[in-house]
Amino acid sequence: MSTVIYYHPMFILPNVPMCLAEYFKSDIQNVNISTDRENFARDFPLQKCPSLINRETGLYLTETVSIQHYIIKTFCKDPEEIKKLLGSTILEESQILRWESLSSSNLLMKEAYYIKPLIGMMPYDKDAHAQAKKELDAVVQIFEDHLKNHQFLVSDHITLADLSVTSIFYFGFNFTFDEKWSQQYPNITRWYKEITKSPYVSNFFNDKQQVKVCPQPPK
Ligand SMILES: N[C@@H](CCC(=O)N[C@@H](CS)C(=O)NCC(=O)O)C(=O)O
Repeated sequence: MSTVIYYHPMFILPNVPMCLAEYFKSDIQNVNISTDRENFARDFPLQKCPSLINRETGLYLTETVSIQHYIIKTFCKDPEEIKKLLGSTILEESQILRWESLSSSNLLMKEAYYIKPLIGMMPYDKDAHAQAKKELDAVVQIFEDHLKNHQFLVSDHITLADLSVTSIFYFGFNFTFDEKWSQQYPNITRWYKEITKSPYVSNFFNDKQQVKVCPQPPK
């Protein structure tokens, strides 16, 4: 039996691991959790996606950062490309981990508290939502300021940091980060448009569009 990545189409974190697995022509199989709920729940008690398992070899990984790293190191056959994606110095490696970690924890969480009430996935409370917006803006500004002076997050080419962080920004661009938002954050928008065209992830992004207008809060 092959190695499996568990995903669900509603969740964003499995997207880059699945893109990389496809790009590097791995034999990893994508399994929607709703089609294999019993095995998934038994082997992954927290039931989070992505999760990666090979039940024959005992390979077992959770956490997006770790799964992405594993896929690149295992299936990319070009040592130079591995260095480019994962960093070629300790400082580059550490910076890549910094952006991956900041986005998959802080950015994603703040996006969720801001976006979910606007799309009916969480109750809306005016004060809590204003606070969520303030906190999201503070994290987003870190990316905007950095990208003002850098074409990519780390180094002078695409790294795993760009791919990873782009997938977290997709949550925003898909639901609430409209044209008006882009005027406030032109550097993130420029960078997002460039990275989403990269062959590493373009299969996922090529039919995705920026939301036209941010939904209004419920009355
Ligand atoms: N720390 C984990 C978080 C994984 C995670 O929370 N995934 C979300 C989907 S994006 C999930 O599975 N949520 C299901 C749930 O919370 O019930 C990682 O970085 O991979």
